[in-house]
Amino acid sequence: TPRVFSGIKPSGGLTLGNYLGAIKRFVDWQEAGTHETIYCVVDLHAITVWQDPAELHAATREVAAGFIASGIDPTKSVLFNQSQVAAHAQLAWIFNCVARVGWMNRMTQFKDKAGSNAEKASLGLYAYPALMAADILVYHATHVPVGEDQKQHVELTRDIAQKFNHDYKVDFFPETEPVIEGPATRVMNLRDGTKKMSKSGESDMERINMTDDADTIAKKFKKAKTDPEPLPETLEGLEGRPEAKNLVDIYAGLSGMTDEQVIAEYSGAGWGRFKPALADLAVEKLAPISTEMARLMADPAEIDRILAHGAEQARVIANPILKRTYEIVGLVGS
Ligand code: AQP
Repeated sequence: TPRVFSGIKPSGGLTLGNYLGAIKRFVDWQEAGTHETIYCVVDLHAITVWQDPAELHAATREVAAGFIASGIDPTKSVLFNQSQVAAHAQLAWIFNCVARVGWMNRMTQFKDKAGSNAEKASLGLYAYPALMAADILVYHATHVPVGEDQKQHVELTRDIAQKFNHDYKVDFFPETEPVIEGPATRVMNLRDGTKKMSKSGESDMERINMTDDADTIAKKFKKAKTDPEPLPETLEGLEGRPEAKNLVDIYAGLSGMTDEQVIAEYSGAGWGRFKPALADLAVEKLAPISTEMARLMADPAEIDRILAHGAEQARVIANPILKRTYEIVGLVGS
């Protein structure tokens, strides 16, 4: 069976960006039933920047609860946290030896996250894309639904697979494809339409958290930055208006409409009309999910059981692929 793999870092609470750019699509792949779907809480990626151990623990369960509450069904998809399946880190080491320093130097996310002081960044943050390649390829996954910001890393995964196959003269790792489709593949910061919405952004007002209550969601959209112009009559009218485009995009992502349809419905509307409509829609979609998340998080032992069971299923797929990789590389073992 062809496989889909994707993951989310437990580096904080889930945002609307994670939901629209990733989780919602994960559910679509699961329901399509065309591929085996494997979804992972990538805790080893989270620790590439400092994480308080107790917060990491809580965030791992929160991300798992967010997956399940959004519709990831552990009987239909394999759901687990990365560190429980050692093959990810083991294959990542091999890929560290395949990937080139020059490739890593081109990764824009490292530059963004390391900021002006790259010397002080962890070695793990630098090598992050090799671990991500291992996450995907240890299942021979071919399709990786991600937000726009992860495109470069999935392309690097393909480079690593190709170089491995070429160096060892095998046709072992498949070509992977980032799947970035539909609206809201890059949800922007509510206070600055040129930056993406992030879990770890400085101010809570920049983002909608999946656990925000109705009043908070309404307040954040009300205070979201916009320009003084009303909504345009055509899609072209959004050009050069990043904040306006972002809110239209979020509406489209939540409603299942296209940007064009949203513009058609709200053509010429002022923000005083559009923002409350957007807040109502967001509450309608997110409230049932956050209620279910709270219910799930009240029983952490059950979440841990689900993750442990998923990890068992994941190992069954990953271990033989890792074993074969070791043989190809020439590592002695039984
Ligand atoms: N703003 C976004 N719009 C659309 N998709 C997004 N994703 C993240 N932010 C947006 C997608 O969510 C998936 C999981 O991302 P991640 O947690 O592995 O890492 P990230 O992209 O670095 O997410 P954050 O929220 O920005 O976390 P921090 O602040 O900790 O770095 C990916 O598919 C990503 O594309």
